[in-house]
Amino acid sequence: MNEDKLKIVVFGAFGAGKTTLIQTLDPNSKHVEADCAGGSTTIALDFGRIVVNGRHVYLFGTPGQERFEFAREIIGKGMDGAILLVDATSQIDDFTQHLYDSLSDAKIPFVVMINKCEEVGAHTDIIKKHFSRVPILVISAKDYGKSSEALCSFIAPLPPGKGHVHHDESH
Ligand SMILES: Nc1nc2c(ncn2[C@@H]2O[C@H](COP(=O)(O)OP(=O)(O)OP(=O)(O)O)[C@@H](O)[C@H]2O)c(=O)[nH]1
Ligand SMILES: [Mg+2]
Repeated sequence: MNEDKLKIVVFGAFGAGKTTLIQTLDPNSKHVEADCAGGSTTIALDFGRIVVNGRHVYLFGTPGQERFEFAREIIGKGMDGAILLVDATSQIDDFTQHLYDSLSDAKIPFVVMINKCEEVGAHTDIIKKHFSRVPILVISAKDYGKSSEALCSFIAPLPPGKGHVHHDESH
């Protein structure tokens, strides 16, 4: 049934940890990525699915590189909620601010998740203060407990999905 399906899209700057978060939440998730200096980068999307309190949650990850704006627009169509992932070990950059402003304008429920909080250099408080007008959740995308707890608390108050996900469970 459509109302059981939520489309949640994860946004964030290059290297914020979007792919890691989706992989942690759904170890069977799929990714389209390319090699880059020091690791890999998403060049199309990530896709994972999980069930949270009986609701089917479809997680879409976007590419963080600015040149993939077109991909973010396509992936974001019909989303029921969005997560803006922010790396606590970096400065808040213009691109993260742009994503924040776009999501605020889009008038869809969204939350900021501050990632890499277990790192010694994480400056969680500065980011919390900066994005004080939306709910903030502090996570480590590598940590299943923290990531799933944050997702559950974001999902819980969301209204039924608008039905933009059509998924055949056999795939
Ligand atoms: N310390 C720490 N590192 C993390 C965490 N989450 C992700 N990383 C690391 O951050 C780097 C980038 O992670 P990705 O998940 O590829 O980031 P992304 O946001 O998908 O990157 P793009 O697709 O290129 O935009 C990798 O080296 C991850 O291992 C975390 O919670 N803690
Ligand atoms: Mg990625």
